[in-house]
Order: sequence, then structure tokens, then C-alpha cells
Amino acid sequence: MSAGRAASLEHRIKAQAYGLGFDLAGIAPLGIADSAAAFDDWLARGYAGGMTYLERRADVRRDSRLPVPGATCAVVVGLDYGGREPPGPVARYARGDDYHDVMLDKLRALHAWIASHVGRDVPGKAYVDTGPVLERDLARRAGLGWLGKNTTLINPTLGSCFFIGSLFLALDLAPDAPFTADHCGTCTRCLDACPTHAFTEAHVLDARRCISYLTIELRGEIPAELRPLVGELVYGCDVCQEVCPWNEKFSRRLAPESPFVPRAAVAGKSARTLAHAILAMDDDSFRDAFRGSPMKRAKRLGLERNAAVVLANLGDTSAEA
Ligand code: B12
Ligand code: SF4
Ligand code: SF4
Repeated sequence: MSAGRAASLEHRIKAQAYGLGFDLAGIAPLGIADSAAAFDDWLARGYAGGMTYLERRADVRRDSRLPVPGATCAVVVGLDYGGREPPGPVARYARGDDYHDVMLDKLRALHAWIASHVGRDVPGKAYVDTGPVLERDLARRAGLGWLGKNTTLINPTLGSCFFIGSLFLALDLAPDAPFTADHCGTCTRCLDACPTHAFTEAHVLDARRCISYLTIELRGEIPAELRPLVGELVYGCDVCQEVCPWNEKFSRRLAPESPFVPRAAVAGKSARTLAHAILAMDDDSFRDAFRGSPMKRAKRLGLERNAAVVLANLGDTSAEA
């Protein structure tokens, strides 16, 4: 294939990704992650807490040649979830439909389009969040942004409120240039604003203290000393992104037809109203309210725990007894 035709294929793949609704697209070469040593260190310090799955396939996470044997590159995409939507008790990413489903459908459509475009089967696999991939590292390699001090991947025209997905392919594509600049400068807003002081230093998050971990991933009780710091957050936390100047400037509102528009169970609800609604649910109403939502990850028990913590923080004892 000539260099000219190869360039046009990369361009068309990215154009197709934008056509499918993605906001960012780039091509990453595969190999040992640039932050592999930082990841090892993070695991060794125990910062993953109960997320033991991160340790189990750490060797695969560290080296992006391993998740999909035969793959030679990954098309990495970003999908905005509305960082400019108003704050509330549920993190913005989790208010609407489950992004795993939304992104995987689009990535599989992209994969099918690539196969039909090149006229043959192209072995490959799509991942969103749950695969053994250091997605932010891979996205930086694809040129989509830099790793901020709050550990999120920040794009200079979109901020950080977007999901990352990747399509690993056994296809000879020219990679994009990695994002090498760091636009955090001397800013420390995210580190200073974190309610639980979860950053041990810039770029390093002790997940065991992070409200996102405590309200979503943790099974069992939230440690007593951290409960008051959870404040009114029922599910997830956006604080270290809300204060980021790059989000203040570039985050977006959602289009009315976006799958991430809040569903009825959470839309416009205060922390108190939502917490009471959760505590009043039975299995059936929980299933109805959160079918197809990322919030079902915490399970009914986890959401009830969070609701109780939030009501205690509000001094609301009406749900007790
Ligand atoms: C585990 C996990 C979590 C954990 C731990 C987060 C963490 N920072 O490690 C918890 C539950 C706390 C969490 C929270 C959130 N998460 Co999360 N999470 C993941 C997951 C599954 C793995 C991340 C991981 O490997 N962590 C291990 C650490 C060590 O890696 P890292 O976070 O990538 O950090 C890198 C840098 O810090 C860098 N590094 C370390 N030291 C240094 C030093 C320097 C100088 C530099 C430059 C870099 C550097 O190396 C690390 C390894 O690559 C990814 C999906 C995936 N498969 O990658 C989603 C993912 C990272 N999460 C995501 C989101 C949206 C969130 C939340 C915003 C959700 C919310 N609102 O509640 C918060 C954000 C909290 C935060 N500040 O990170 C998105 C991030 C999108 C983006 N634009 O960055 C991802 C990519 C999911 C997705 N597919 O969209 N998450
Ligand atoms: S998501 Fe919230 S609790 Fe977690 S690091 Fe960011 S500000 Fe701190
Ligand atoms: S708040 Fe400041 S230091 Fe933190 S990620 Fe944003 S620019 Fe970087």
C-alpha cells in the first residue's frame, strides 16, 4: 500500500469515528505503557484498595500488545458526557445510559465499517473501561491529551469530561503523534479541592480515599472517618474535574438527544430527595429505575449505604427506625 493511500485510510477511519458521534479519535501504537512503572508503584502501595482485578491482569495492562494477540494498533476514541451540566448528587458520567453499552455499540459499528472498507475481515476487539488496558496511557499515546495532576486525561479543546474507548486492530495503520505537552503548569486546584485529600502527590490518587471508589467500587462499609467528607455525593464525584480550568473553559452541555441526559430516577433530584427515593426502593423498583444505567454497578445495597451516609451528613434522621 502506498504512503498516500495509507494516510487516507487513517483519515477515513477517524472521519467515520466522528460520524458515529465520537468527539475525539486518534491512533496509538501498541507497546509497554509509558506509565507502566507508575502503575506498578501504585499497585505496590495498595492504592487500588479492593479493586483486585487491576492487579490480576497487571502484566497485560502494562503492555498493550497483550490484550488482543495479533493486534498492531488501537483506534482510541473519546465521547463527551457533559462536564458543563449542573452539579448534583450523582456524578455526571452516571446520570444517563450506561456508557459501556453506548461506546461498545459505536466501536463495533466502526470495526464493521473498517472491515467493509478494506474489503476483508480485520481481526480486532473493542474495549471500554473493563478491559485489561491502561486507557489513559493509551489515549495519550494516540494524541488525545495529557495526564493531568488529577490523573484524568485532559484534551486541550474538550477538557476531561469524556469517556475513553479503544478498538484494537490487526491492521497496518500509521499512529498519531503522542501528546507530549503538559498543560497543568503550576496549577494545583484539583489537589487542593479534593474533599477527602485523596491525592498523595500530583498524578497519584489513593483510590481508597476517593469518593468515587467509596460510593461505587467499595463493597462493605465506608470507613467512619471518611463518611462526613462524602458530603452530599450519592454516586461518584466530579470535584477534581469541576475545579479544573480546562473544564471551566471547554466542558460542554449535553445535546437533548444525548444518551447521557439524566434519567427520571435522578434528573433534577436533590441529594436528600434522591437518598430518600433510594431507601424507599425494593428490588423491582431498583431494577426499573436503574436498568441500563451505570449506577446499577453499586447494587441496591451499595446505593442504600450511600444514601444513608448522605442523609446522616445532612442531619436528616427521618429515614431511621
Ligand atoms: C480503576 C479506575 C478508577 C478508580 C481509580 C482511579 C485512578 N485515578 O486510578 C476510581 C474508582 C477511583 C475511579 C474514579 C474515576 N474514574 Co475511573 N477508571 C478506572 C479504570 C478502570 C482503571 C484506571 C487505572 O488503571 N488506574 C490505575 C492508575 C495508576 O492509572 P491511571 O489512573 O490511568 O493513572 C495514570 C497516571 O496517573 C500516570 N502517572 C502516574 N504517576 C505519574 C507521574 C507523572 C509525572 C505523569 C505525567 C503521569 C503519572 O500513570 C498512571 C498509569 O497509567 C479506568 C479504565 C481503564 N481501563 O483504564 C477508568 C477511567 C480512568 N475512569 C474514568 C472516569 C470518568 C472516572 C471518574 C471521573 C468517575 C467519577 N466521576 O466518579 C473518577 C475520576 C477520579 C480520578 N481523579 O481519577 C475514565 C477517565 C476518562 C478521562 N478523561 O480521564 C476511565 C478511562 C474510564 C473510561 N473508559 O472512560 N476510576
Ligand atoms: S473524584 Fe472526588 S474524591 Fe476522588 S480524587 Fe477527585 S475530588 Fe477527590
Ligand atoms: S486542576 Fe489544574 S493541576 Fe489539576 S488537572 Fe486541572 S490544570 Fe491540572
